Amino acid sequence: MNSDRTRTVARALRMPGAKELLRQYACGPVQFAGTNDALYERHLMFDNVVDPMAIGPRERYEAIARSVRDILSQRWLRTEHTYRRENPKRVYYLSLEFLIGRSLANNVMNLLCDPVVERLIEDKGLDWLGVLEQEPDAGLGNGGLGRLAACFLDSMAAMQIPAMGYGLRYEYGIFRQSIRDGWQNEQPDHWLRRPDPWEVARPQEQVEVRLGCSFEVRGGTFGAIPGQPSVLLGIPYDRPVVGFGGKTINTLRLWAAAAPEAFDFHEFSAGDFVGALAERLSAETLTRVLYPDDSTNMGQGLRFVQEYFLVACSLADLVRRFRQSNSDWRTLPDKVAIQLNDTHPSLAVSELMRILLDEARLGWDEAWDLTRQTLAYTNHTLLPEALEKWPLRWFELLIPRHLDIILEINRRLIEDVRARFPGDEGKVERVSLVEEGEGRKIRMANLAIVGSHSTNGVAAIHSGLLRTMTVRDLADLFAERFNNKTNGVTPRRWLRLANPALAGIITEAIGDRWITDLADLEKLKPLADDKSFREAIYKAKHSAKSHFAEWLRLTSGVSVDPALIFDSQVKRIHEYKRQLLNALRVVVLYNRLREDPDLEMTPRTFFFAGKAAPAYHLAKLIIKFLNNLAGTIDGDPVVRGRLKVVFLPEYCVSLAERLIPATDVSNQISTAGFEASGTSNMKFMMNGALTLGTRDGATIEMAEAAGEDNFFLFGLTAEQVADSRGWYNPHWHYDNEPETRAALDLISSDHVSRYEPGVFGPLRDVLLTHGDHYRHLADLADYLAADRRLLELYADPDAWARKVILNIAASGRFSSDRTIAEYAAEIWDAKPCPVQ
Ligand code: 26V
Repeated sequence: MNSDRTRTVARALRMPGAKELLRQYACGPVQFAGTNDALYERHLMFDNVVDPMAIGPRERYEAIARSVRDILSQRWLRTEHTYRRENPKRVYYLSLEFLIGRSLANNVMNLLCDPVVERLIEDKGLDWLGVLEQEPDAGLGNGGLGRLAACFLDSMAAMQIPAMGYGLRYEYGIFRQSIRDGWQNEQPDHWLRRPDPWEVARPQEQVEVRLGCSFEVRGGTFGAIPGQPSVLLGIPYDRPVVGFGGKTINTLRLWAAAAPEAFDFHEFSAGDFVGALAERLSAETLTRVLYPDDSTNMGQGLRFVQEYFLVACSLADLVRRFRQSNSDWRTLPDKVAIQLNDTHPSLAVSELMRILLDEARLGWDEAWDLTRQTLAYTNHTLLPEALEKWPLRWFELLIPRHLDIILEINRRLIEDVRARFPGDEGKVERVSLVEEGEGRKIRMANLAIVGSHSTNGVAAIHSGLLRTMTVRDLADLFAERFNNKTNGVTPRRWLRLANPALAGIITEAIGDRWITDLADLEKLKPLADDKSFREAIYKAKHSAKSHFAEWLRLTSGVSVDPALIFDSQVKRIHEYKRQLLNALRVVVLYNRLREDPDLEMTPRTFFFAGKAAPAYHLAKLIIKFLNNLAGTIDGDPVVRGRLKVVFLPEYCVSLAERLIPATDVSNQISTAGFEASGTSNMKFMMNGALTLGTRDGATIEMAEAAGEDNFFLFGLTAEQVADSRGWYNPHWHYDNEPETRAALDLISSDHVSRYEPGVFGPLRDVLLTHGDHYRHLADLADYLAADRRLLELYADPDAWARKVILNIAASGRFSSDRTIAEYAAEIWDAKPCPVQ
């Protein structure tokens, strides 16, 4: 291990405020007692009491993970002791999702104890990769929003910010995807089937959550039982969040729901002992499963109670901690910052008000000030169908006190609006927390904006659209609350760990400071002109591609040639992300080859991966189309070896860690104005892929940083998309662009669906008959033109490597350390609290 690395934990970033913040921590190497054989042997033998002959890779994984946990546990305790002693302002990140992935290799890296582990592997002759494979991904999230939360925890720990994540301990994470006959199938992800060495249950710190009624879940449907107030228990399970360098170890606290011991058997079951115990299951169903829809608010009651449960447990816990060290409620915003990851935990507004009014016995105005100063909200999507609105009736039944509070907040808000904009009842209607009509609803985004001091979007364009379009009236009222925090990703997991070959040559070239100060990558810029560095970059990419190809062959039998371009699009399947546009590109290329088998065309492999929400039929049909297209192309001797499509099932953090380093071309092709930010775009960039993309989300800022010459941008701008609403007609493209027409005709000709005639009719309908809401056809020709430019560049390996280096060098801004430095300086006013 490079000794330099142990000395580096972030220096000042090039941000005002952030610079100051980062200067405040000095971090030297941490000395850990080495993992000795004895530790490992003891866990191996005693944790599961297994015969040495019966020990398999899973037992080895558990023993090593437990040994690593032993190593970090003192430091973990020390971190909390330091916080308790210093009583700094703490940051609480509330999120219904944390998409963590695996922890073992990540923790070993962050603890800087790879040499110790390497020695152990050597001494014991362990198959390290085999051991790592034993750990299931902690898939407690749907996609970008959940992964962002995990990157933020990593950055906060690396930067020694006294922070804690709060989430739910789902027994089942995001479903596991398999593909049968081209269709997505969902299987339950029972990731906790085996004991998880990373979690520590803390039953002594359980909290009670009171509901205005009881509920039951029967046949998957949620039923409220009015008039029977009930109590749930929240049991915390803590997971260590190891900061790079191992000095700070923060906590991710996940809540599991349980029924209280003093369950009222009589009332519930009239003396039926077995029946009453069975009833307890209802309470425990609450945290059983993560909701797998990330783009439509399906409005399920169970989800509403999950959200309240997270909020109630977390606020009770953090208020208890606050009260242990502070006697004056008025210092709450000096000691606590709560960040709401989307509106999912936005009941925190009314819950904190309830605590301050009913428990602290403060007056309304004071409670309201403290609540607002403590809370901040991040918006992650503009899609209207994803905006959360909950029936007012559910508040009445489950949390009636919240309804009182929300209606009072609304009464005051409306009074204020009427005073400032007399006669503008339209504005009153739009800002109101209540959506009127039959079945009144509470608008959670409005509640979050009104009840907090900061509302941010996650990329410049997104924050702008949020302010000027989606919630314009609220932004007019509270202009000073609105701000942008462009997303970032942790370079530890996404570069250092995922791409050791590239990380190695970067460190060789510029030292290892980049690991904690990614802006340092700009030092690579002059090396774009250095032939030997270009060769090293090429080699690192080739090595990642070969590893990926080997893994793919071993795990699925699919062979891909690492000498060909790897062109990837990996993300949740959604119409706005336009996997269909990518598919149309492939179909056009395929048609060209069919038409002229002698055509010269750079051979390529197209990778797709991503999950579709189980009820999103069109997204599932897109997956089916991609698989059928892959099969048709494989079966066609004219194109075999020249084009290949691979749909990789079960996209997850671990698969991203393998594929992203191996990718040459990153497709970020959402309809402009729809992708809030994107974060895989950043991971691809720092791993040396070139981007084929639209001017959307953070891709715009990435192109700005690298220079548009080094990007392959195409398509309508967000403004053009919005302007085209009145007149856009996809038929024009069908009628006037022969390649577009041929591609659509191929879809409806059953060329790829010989045995399922008509199955792809809905795809053609969505692109033509139903008006092509996401403008696929409008952007197809320009996409192909950008693609052609990209292939021309690829023909010149030196020129390609140059651009790759310039992209990596410009990716420093997209570290989540930079993002967190901005949140800390501009929203939380939080400072590092170094652990000695
Ligand atoms: C909505 C819902 C609706 C109710 C059921 C469960 C559920 C779960 C998630 C969501 C919102 C998803 C929003 C989201 O993931 N946004 C993504 O956030 C990323 C991080 O900021 C960003 O990079 C992506 O562009 C954005 O799509």
